[in-house]
Amino acid sequence: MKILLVEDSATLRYAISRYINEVGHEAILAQDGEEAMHIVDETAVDMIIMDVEMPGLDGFETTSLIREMLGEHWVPIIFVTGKSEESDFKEGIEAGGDDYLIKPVSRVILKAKIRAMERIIDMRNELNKANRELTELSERDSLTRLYNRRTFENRAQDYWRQANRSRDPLSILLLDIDHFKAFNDSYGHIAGDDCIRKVSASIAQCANRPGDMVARFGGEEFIVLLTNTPESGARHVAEQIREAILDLRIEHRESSACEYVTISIGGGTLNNTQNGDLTSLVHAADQALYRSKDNGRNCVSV
Ligand code: GH3
Ligand code: MG
Ligand code: MG
Ligand code: MG
Ligand code: MG
Repeated sequence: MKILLVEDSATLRYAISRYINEVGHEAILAQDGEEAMHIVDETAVDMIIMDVEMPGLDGFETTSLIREMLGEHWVPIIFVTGKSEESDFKEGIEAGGDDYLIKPVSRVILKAKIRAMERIIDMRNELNKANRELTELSERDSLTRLYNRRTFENRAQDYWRQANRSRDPLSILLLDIDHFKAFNDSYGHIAGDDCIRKVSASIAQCANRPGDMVARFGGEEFIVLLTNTPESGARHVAEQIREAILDLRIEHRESSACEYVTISIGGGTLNNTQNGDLTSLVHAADQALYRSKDNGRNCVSV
């Protein structure tokens, strides 16, 4: 870990930085509050040991400013100070400190306090990791790793508002694997799942510009949102996807469209999102998808 030591006395800087090294951490040294702020701004420090009485900003002021700078990101701050009144202790904790040690600081106590903070940091890291995993689980479909429908609908609203501000066109594609029930019946559900995974990966590869979003809309149905994309662009992407799925060459002996797995695609575009809403655009894409099915499948209607 990187531990920032803020201390104006050179003697103490030297002594305490050795304690820090003795417990296996790197000490980064600052002589005053301003230097500490610069370091925190530029370097990801894991913990801070802070003197209080210093020229310029004192340790309490520096702590408040660092807390403001770091926002949600919590870094433990331990005061090590000669200020030993009860009210000083209270002020330090209220300024954002997590612990408060009185000088002369005991080497054994300081090392034990660092150890205690390490445990809290470990716990925080595990919580953050679990949170990220939970977010991932709730936002994505477990079979394909694509966004699920709910995430799509939430994020699509943001893209929609953005398109509304910039007055850029926005397109939606709805995609549905052809004769997929027959595929399952013929090859089994495990092969069916595998097919859905491969088709998903192909779609994601074809719509991978920043501003493109792909989601699993339902069983064997997918939805693609293309920002800043007019009808011609949407048709182009849709055609690329259709070909990419065909190029997977996944055998499908029960399909009326082709001997391989194919996909039908319907699209809709709004050139100015102020003249419509997302639900109607999805509905238009759905109607177009029906036309593709009627036209024999393995085709695009945009
Ligand atoms: P169409 O060409 O008209 O789209 O015909 P279809 O058979 O694909 O359409 P239908 O909606 O009748 O059937 C969709 C099938 O997709 C039925 C369902 O069992 C299958 N399916 C949906 N989700 C999954 C899944 O996660 N895994 C597997 N293996 N099959 C799925
Ligand atoms: Mg001092
Ligand atoms: Mg379907
Ligand atoms: Mg169907
Ligand atoms: Mg289908």
